[in-house]
Amino acid sequence: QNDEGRALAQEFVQFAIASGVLRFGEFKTKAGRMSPYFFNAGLFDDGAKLGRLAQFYARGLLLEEKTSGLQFDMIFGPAYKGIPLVAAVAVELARLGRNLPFAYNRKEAKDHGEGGSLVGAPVKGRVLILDDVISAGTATRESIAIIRAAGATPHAVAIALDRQEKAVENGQDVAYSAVQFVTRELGLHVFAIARLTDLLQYLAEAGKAPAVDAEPNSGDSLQTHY
Ligand code: OMP
Repeated sequence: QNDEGRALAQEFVQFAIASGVLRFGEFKTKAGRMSPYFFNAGLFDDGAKLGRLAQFYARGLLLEEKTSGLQFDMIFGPAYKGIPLVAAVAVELARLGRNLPFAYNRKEAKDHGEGGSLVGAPVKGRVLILDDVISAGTATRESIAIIRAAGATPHAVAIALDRQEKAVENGQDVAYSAVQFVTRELGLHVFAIARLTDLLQYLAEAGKAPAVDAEPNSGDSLQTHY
């Protein structure tokens, strides 16, 4: 993350808090962990918020392409939350001069009409998975499996928030983070608009008591960047 990326992350955290998408309290994550905060991307629920969210993804992706060697030929949004997301980001990328094909999946198999579980452009080339959050990495692995089953190669993942938590394998917490697993073991490039470290920095600079303790679920040192 360079200065521009860090500034984008700070702006994004501020936007997510102001939109009520990032909340503080007591939450249970999908992996069954207790968390003092939760990011609910479903609450980017009007045209202006979705448009602004798409701008963060698109700006971040183009920056990552320029500075970190991210490569992608198309974008894929996993059902359900990834569907409006991938459409909005495709529109914004095109507006910024990068018109790319996009696709998404349906969760229910269809036995008539267009058939298959994928909708949109043919899934091929360097596919970028566009999702909301990585916690333990389960959702990302499901998306990777969907793309592989379609005969394509998942190449990268873009998310709004990397919670920097430990990966879960076969129901067990493991020593490395979910993002480490996706990058090192699966070989995908992961881009996050913001990470837990950015949220902590935002709270520290806003003079808020550190409401978030990164330690319990943290799979990587908070100084580690990917
Ligand atoms: P993993 O599959 O464990 O990586 O968790 C990612 C998913 O958890 C997201 O796609 C959401 O469904 C959900 N989630 C959030 O949306 N926001 C959070 O802050 C935390 C979670 C979560 O349950 O871990």
